[in-house]
Amino acid sequence: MWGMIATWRMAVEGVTKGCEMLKEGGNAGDAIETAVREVEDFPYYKSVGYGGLPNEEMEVELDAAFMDGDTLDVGAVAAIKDYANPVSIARRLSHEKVNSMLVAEGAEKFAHKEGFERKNMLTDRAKAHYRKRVKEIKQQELKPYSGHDTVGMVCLDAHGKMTAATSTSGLFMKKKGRVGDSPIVGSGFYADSKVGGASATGLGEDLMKGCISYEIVRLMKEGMHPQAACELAVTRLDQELKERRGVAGDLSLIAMNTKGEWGVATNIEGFSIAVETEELEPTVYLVTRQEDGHCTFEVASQEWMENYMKTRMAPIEE
Ligand code: SD4
Repeated sequence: MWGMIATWRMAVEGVTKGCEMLKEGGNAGDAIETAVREVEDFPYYKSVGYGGLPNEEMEVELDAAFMDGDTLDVGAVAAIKDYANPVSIARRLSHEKVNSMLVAEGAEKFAHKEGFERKNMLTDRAKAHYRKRVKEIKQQELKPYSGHDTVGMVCLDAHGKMTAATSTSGLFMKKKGRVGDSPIVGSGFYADSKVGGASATGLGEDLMKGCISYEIVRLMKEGMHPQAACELAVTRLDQELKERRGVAGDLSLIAMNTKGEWGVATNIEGFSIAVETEELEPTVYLVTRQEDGHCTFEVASQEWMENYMKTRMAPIEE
């Protein structure tokens, strides 16, 4: 069995491309890197890679990670600027015994030395989003952080290897140097080829409080199906946060186990995922959370898919 699952609709083209490799017996490391790069390279996805939204100072600082579920090797970069594919730098770092997580200038130096492609990641479109948001925040007290999607993926290849990877520009209007859950092992992602993998999107500051990706893998290790594990972990963390702090940020999770079974859970409206397995063609699902914490999902309609692209590519009215 092989398969790949990812956060948000924007991942489906990448998942499709990665799964082409899995079909041919390709390995989960190459497939997930290819899949994430596809999302990073698409300029209209405004929260990952090229075209990603900038921080408060109008700089695009990116976070990304890679984990090999066979060896438990982890590599990550945080707050890296001016490099085209942070996930590839993270994967390269995962081969290092020490210094496998680098931030900002250190990460850039490493990427330069290793010959990774330099690129100005701030597009005119992202600048327009920035200016518009600055205006909206002033006028309507809008939350600066709303409207942000991170790509997180879990992959299983036909040889039984599992990987996880993430890539994001973090929260829009974040402070310079702010790092979220996405490059943090156990919070934004985790993969263990003996059990399965999980990945997160949402408010990093809250996702990290539950080390939630590790928690899901732990629950799967105890015998839970990925769906039950995701629902339990999200419900518990959501409740804990509300009990202790009055509010819980956005928490959305995906997972897959060694059999290619998968699961998803969220505490928000409007979460979507992309999945493909040996038995399932590339599919986008819209996820709905029930009052009791259970999550159901339905295949996104053609109309929803078309509308998604239209709104992503529409001109920005400033
Ligand atoms: C972060 N978790 O940097 C990321 C943001 C995100 O959908 O997932 N947005 O906190």
